[in-house]
Amino acid sequence: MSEAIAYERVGDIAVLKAQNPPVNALGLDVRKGLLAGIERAEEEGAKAVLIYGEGKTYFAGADIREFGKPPQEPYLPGLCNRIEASPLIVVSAMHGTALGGGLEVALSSHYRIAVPSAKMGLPEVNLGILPGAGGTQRLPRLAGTEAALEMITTGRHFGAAEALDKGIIDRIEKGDPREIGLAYVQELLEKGAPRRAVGEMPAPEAVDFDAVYEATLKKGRGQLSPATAVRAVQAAVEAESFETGLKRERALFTELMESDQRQGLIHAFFAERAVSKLPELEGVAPREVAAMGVIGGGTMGAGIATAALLAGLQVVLVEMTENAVSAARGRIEGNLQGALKRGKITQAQYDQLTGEALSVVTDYAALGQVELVVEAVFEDMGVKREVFGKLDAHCKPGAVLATNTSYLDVDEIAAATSRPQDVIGLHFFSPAHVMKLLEVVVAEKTAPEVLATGFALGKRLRKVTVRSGICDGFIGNRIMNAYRKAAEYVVLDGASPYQVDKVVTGFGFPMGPFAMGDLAGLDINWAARKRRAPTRDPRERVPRFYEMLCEGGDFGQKTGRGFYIYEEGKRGGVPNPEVADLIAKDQEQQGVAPRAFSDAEVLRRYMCAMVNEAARVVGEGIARRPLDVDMVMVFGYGFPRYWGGPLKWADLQGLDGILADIRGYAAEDEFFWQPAPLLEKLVADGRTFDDLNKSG
Ligand code: TC6
Repeated sequence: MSEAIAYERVGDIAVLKAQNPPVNALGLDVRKGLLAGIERAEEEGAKAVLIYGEGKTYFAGADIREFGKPPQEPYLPGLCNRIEASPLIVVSAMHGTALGGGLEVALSSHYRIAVPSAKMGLPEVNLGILPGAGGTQRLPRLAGTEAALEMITTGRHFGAAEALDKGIIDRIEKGDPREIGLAYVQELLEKGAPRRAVGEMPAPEAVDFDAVYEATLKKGRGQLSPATAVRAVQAAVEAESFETGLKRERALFTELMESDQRQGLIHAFFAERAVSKLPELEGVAPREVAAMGVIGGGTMGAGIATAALLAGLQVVLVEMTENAVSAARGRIEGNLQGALKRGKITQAQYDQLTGEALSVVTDYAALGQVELVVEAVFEDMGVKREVFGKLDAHCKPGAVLATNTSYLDVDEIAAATSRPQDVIGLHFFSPAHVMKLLEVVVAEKTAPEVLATGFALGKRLRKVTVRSGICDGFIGNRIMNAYRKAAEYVVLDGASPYQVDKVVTGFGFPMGPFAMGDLAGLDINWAARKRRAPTRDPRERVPRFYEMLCEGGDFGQKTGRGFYIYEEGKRGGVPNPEVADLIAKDQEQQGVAPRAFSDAEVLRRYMCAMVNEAARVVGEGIARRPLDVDMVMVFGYGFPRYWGGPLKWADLQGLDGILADIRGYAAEDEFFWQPAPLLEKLVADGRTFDDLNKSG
């Protein structure tokens, strides 16, 4: 027997216990053990088999680390079919998470029981594949086509109660999976329950698969796996037999397994978990945080306060005037109303969070008991330093003092206090209670346990937390500035902002840079430009149409006009016809002869600028590894997850081609298109960004 599956006989029942921590993934040893266990049970003349998992879960899926490597027998689909074909009664008892291949093993069992807290799902599409061990054929036979399509294309987890309701499991029972499983098998044997194979059930009902396919493709913004899974479910309905349906599922699965998107999504899966594993945090205990202060109750401050409240923290928010206090409270209540409406919190929780858990005041003295405070005031060094001076005076010793600055030097802010070791950057993204990214910015004197506290807070707020060093814009905004500049240059040289936005959304971003500027407020970027102007290198090309738009009072969505015109009550905007005139004027003043750009060239320049700056950010040690950049761009800037992030994308495209294009663009603008030394080095050494990830 394999060590990953323990075999035991309890009377007529053969018990197969998975013991492959941490999540009982269905790696080779587990598959071998299951197969051997079924065969042995049959040979020994057992009447039934119980499958369950030791530790915190039933099987949480196939072993993702095996993907991309040569597959080894027994394969999961064959194993599932073998389990289903057994003449013995096979029962799965589920607890924890029965996901992907795990749920497929359960669906191949003849009966399914689960504890009330068990979660199930077929999340394969989120890894760029589809349920390839019969899940697309068996789930619709149990739950119906419509429900199965929704579950498989979203990959969402669902609870035991929903599974019971949809006919996916047979029973819910409180207790230990082994105990409830054994009792259930005993009962089935006593009443002479028949073997019941899902694959032998009638094919499920048809739906308009073409319509579902199109809608799924559109929703996925270019992601292939959910739409491909629709075709696999279609085979469950239309194939002439269950076996033919399985073959079709297999073919579609293989197609996806070989895709770049599968590589990108699996990279994202592991990178998302790797970002918070820092060697410098090993053995460092974070400081306890039960109460948190927030300075400033604008959109950002209110969002941070909301996230903290939802994570169970006590919050004290400080604003400047009574009017601002009530506005801040209103924003937080509005955010929590949203959570209430979506069923994330109950009315009683809402009352508690907006009542005793939250105080909004004007007096810094109220911060005396908080263990951590995040400043989210106006982005101005003088203002920030003044706030930090006050925090230094009012916060207790050992309190972590964090700034939410997006660009400013955290060292300079820390120097306004007598305790720079307690100062750190916690850069949230707006809306802070929704966006999953948190950049933790380490200043020169930040103490290790303060960094650990930043990461612990990120975890508590359920953020993807990434370490960043200090530079203008940290990881994300610095890279964004580079690709936004590339976008402005192609526009100055002849492309239209609308072509750029279309190309960028076509790539899979939710928005292009010009629509994004309108959303964020063009004035914000304008202020940053003015701030940088005195130190700008004279060799830098400076498009002026952006500022011209701002000079005319058009700041984007907030004024109803920017690159687009926004009409009340309408979603999205229409191109602002005056923008073309401003660009033409800019071109004339700068002596630029506009030319046409193909969509492919627009995209290539945009992506090359992003990759080049990202390589610089890694090369300079601002980000520790390429994967840290990838996660910042995926979770903070809408980079399509299915490409894994800009540096995974770059690896997939080939770094030599990217470097060659950058060198080509340098012929027209040597200053902007200087290749990043790290990119040059990787190409010279024949290595990839992922090689750097692997070497730590
Ligand atoms: C599939 O089944 C396809 C079938 C078709 C075949 C034909 N494999 O997330 P955590 C590791 S596709 C390998 O921190 P949690 C994870 O990397 C699969 N490793 O814990 C981490 O390792 P580290 C379908 C895995 O309690 C450790 O386990 N299944 C796998 O917050 C702990 O993970 C899924 O997509 C795996 N399948 O959440 C489920 N899963 O400590 C993917 C986890 O070295 N997994 N690890 O960093 C999850 O969603 C979550 O891990 C969880 C547990 C909900 C199971």
